[in-house]
Amino acid sequence: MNAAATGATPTEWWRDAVIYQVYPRSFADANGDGEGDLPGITSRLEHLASLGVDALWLSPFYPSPQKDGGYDVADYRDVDPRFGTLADAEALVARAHELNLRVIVDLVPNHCSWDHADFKAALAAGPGSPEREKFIFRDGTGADGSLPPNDWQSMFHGPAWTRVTEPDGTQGQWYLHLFDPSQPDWNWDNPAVRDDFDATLRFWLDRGVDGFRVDVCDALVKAPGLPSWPHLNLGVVRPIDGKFPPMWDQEGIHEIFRRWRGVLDSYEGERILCAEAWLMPDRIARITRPGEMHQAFNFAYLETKWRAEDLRATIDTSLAANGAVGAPTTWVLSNHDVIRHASRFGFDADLELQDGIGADDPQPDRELGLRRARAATLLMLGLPGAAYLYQGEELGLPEHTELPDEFREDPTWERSGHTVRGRDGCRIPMPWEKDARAFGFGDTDTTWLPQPDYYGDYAVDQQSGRDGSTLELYRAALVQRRELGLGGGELEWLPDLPEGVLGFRNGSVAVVANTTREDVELGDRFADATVALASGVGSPRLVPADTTVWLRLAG
Ligand code: TEU
Repeated sequence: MNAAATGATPTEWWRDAVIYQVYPRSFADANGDGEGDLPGITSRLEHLASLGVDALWLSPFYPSPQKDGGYDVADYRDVDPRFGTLADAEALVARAHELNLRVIVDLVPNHCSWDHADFKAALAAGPGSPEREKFIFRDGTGADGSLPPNDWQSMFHGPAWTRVTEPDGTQGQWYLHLFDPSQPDWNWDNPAVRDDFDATLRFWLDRGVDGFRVDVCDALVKAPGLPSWPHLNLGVVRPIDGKFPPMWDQEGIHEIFRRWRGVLDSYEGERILCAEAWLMPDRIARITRPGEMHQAFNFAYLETKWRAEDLRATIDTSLAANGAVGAPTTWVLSNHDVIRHASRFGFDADLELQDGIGADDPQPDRELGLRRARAATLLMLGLPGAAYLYQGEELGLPEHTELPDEFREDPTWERSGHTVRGRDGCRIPMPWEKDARAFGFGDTDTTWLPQPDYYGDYAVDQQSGRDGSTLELYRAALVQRRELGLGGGELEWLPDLPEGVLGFRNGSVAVVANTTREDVELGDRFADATVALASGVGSPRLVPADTTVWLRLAG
């Protein structure tokens, strides 16, 4: 029963929540094998409580050959031994709830792993079998079927189809994988697939989780006939030549979301669905309609440059689109798929967010990147709605931009023929204590991805309690955001600000962000205000370059 059905007053906690993403492999390693694990996360939950977030979202920890960082799931209803046991997952949820932290887990419904029992059964059963009907198998084209069924591209480069060897040893059919060949796409037209995912939802809801972040949820339904689409569209999906890609955002996805919402609402408490879909706000707002998902990541915001006019435009379209369907807008700057914002903003050049940076590429200006990252975060946390943080950003942690290539695991690196580096640089194990082994990540000298030496300076113990540190800035921002009701507030743009300066009123606070390289004078329009918080050394009269201030307005 949901809160309304049980008579409990719904809090709608998710509308203004701050949700912290944990990447289990890189958060904390309790058993010293160089990879993070669930007991490690549980042992570090106080960090999240003292940071002041409302919830954590865990990237996948399910059994997986880790061909795509666990987004290749071999069993949706268990824990990979490398991360612990089901009992460890239950202990994590219990401890989080004691600390008043909600727990969201990852649902990966578009594809599984080629190690999933159903896919193995499909390979063994052969063409035309009901087992193959759970996936998207087709005969090849060309005289001998040796060409793929259509021209779709994998998001990790190369064709989106792989040919199988049939049980009788001959070269046979092809299966669709929008991502790696190790990630066969499910056939969501098959009722058996739908039923099985209901069981997965119930499995985790029964274990007390507070919701799901739903991976590439806009890809579940493909256009009938799988029409030609030769383009590879990374980032927010936009029409090309007036046509919309046939693998994203088809009308059929919505009935699946309504079905899941029904399952969640049949449980006590307020369990939520968050859509991971790289779509423009007007399309996102169809997923956040009443009866579908509670909220969705705002990747249009994540893609927006540190430029006042661009930020303002994205904020306006996001609030308008979600507002029209009564959904909260969310904000996000970093996650496990993109170059960390403390490094991204250290470039003036445009970057492909998921392409990564290598040692021989131009390197970011780390100081500038951090300065802007702090300003961007303070702007984001001043906005009404919910916000998502990615582990390490509270330390101002930069991307590892010089990771030696031999360590790379992102399938993009191999599949692009070593031309696109991919996402490993934002997935480096967390630094907790400067002087401990692996900077306190675990009792080991070898972490699964090596940490750069300078990560020690960003460690939690170097920043905790230190005035002006990025960690203390995040803590203060989260306390004040809650006290001042900013997440539940309303935005009103402030007129007549200098070029490159973004300013809005949210309740009793004015948030002013200077996105330029020059200090700006505000005159005495805020003369009666006091500085509540600043990402640098701001005052009611002057906002330095690349700085955001929160001004408490008088009266
Ligand atoms: O990411 C999806 C993703 O980031 C993009 O590929 C997106 O679909 C594309 O830009 C749309 O234009 C999720 C996970 O976060 C990622 O780690 C996984 O690798 C991926 O899905 C496959 O599961």
